[in-house]
Amino acid sequence: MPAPSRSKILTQEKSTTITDVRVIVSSPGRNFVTVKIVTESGIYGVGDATVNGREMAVATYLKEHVAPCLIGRNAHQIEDIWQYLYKGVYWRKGPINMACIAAVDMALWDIKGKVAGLPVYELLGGKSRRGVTVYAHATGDTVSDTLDRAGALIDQGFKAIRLQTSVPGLEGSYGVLGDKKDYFEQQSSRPLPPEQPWSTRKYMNSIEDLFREARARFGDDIAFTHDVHSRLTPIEAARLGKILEPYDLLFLEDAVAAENQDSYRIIREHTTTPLAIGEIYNTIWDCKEMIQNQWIDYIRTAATHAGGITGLRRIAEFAALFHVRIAPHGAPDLSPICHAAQAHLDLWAPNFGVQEYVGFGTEISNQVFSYDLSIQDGMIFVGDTPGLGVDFNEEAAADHPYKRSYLPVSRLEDGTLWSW
Ligand code: KDG
Ligand code: MG
Repeated sequence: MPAPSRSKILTQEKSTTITDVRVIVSSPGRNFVTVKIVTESGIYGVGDATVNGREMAVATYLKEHVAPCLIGRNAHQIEDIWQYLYKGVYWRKGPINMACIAAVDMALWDIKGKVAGLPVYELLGGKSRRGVTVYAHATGDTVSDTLDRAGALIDQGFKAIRLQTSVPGLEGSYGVLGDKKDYFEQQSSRPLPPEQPWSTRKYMNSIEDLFREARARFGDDIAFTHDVHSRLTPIEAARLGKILEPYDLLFLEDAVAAENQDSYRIIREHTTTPLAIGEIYNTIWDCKEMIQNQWIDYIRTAATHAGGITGLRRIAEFAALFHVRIAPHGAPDLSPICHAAQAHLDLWAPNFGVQEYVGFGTEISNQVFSYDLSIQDGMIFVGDTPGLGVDFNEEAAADHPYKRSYLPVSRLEDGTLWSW
């Protein structure tokens, strides 16, 4: 009788047939949707499906429409399951669908790594660098508050920093957290979306001061970014890019909402300030023209929102052809599982640029999530735990039930609804 193949032995020893798919919505400080896929051998993987403000839609989609289709499948068939959930639903793309695919995808990579006894970055092709360079956030109510926070980050070893300051005359304008611990959502005090004012004129008249003073105080060695959060029109963004050229930004983020990708051509024609976009994109199709026309420099899609490790890897490989680098979204509305998935991918991606970093978790979320990641000298270091090196404690999560919560909305001073 011929000897059984190695894969047969592996399958028998560690059956990767999916037996259970659990979906847990918890709020350890803020809401997260977590997927846990369990295989016959008992090996399980975890994934993040958090879509800020729409958590229950994702959870229902997963429980009702995805989980039943996964039972009995082989967890090793990551690509086939990805295609099955993408092409097989008929309704392609979309934030809810893609976040569900993403969570399943992360969990399957986690399982594959655990079965192989290797961290996921090894399965992707191995390390291309020592660690993952990050940019941290400095925000404040005044330029000097923001720069004091930036100074503290520089003292801790960060070499790239996003700078945001309140716009004078616009209380609570975007990007300014102060000492709020719950990021932008104000869960307990205001469960419905808070409203904030916006004036492009006031913003344009004040923003240059921040970067002029930052360069004067910190010199030329620190990289600075700035997030416009889609508040401008293309020609306004072009003007902002020109205003900021002397301060040599690493990139200007989300200058314009770009459902119409051609908007970035207009900005590009006027300024050499590098451009980044992508945190709300779900697939390569949302940024294909911007990438292939080289209208942007960094693509910021997140593993959770753009189809998981598999989705992000596809975007990274395509972007590499056009000198576009990846700079994945790293806000706290992504769970530590997403941060880990991205850190593994960043470590491998030949065209990695920089990773956004606002901490892996908080004191409360650390009661629920554990991860094999550390930060030192402005870099993330990924441990060699097999899989993603993350875990999710379901019992601890049960102590933190879901709380409805939304991001703010933005209105012009005359009341017109604007991009937040
Ligand atoms: O939920 C919205 C946040 O993820 C977003 O406001 C953060 O723009 C953001 C960023 O760049 O981190
Ligand atoms: Mg952003």
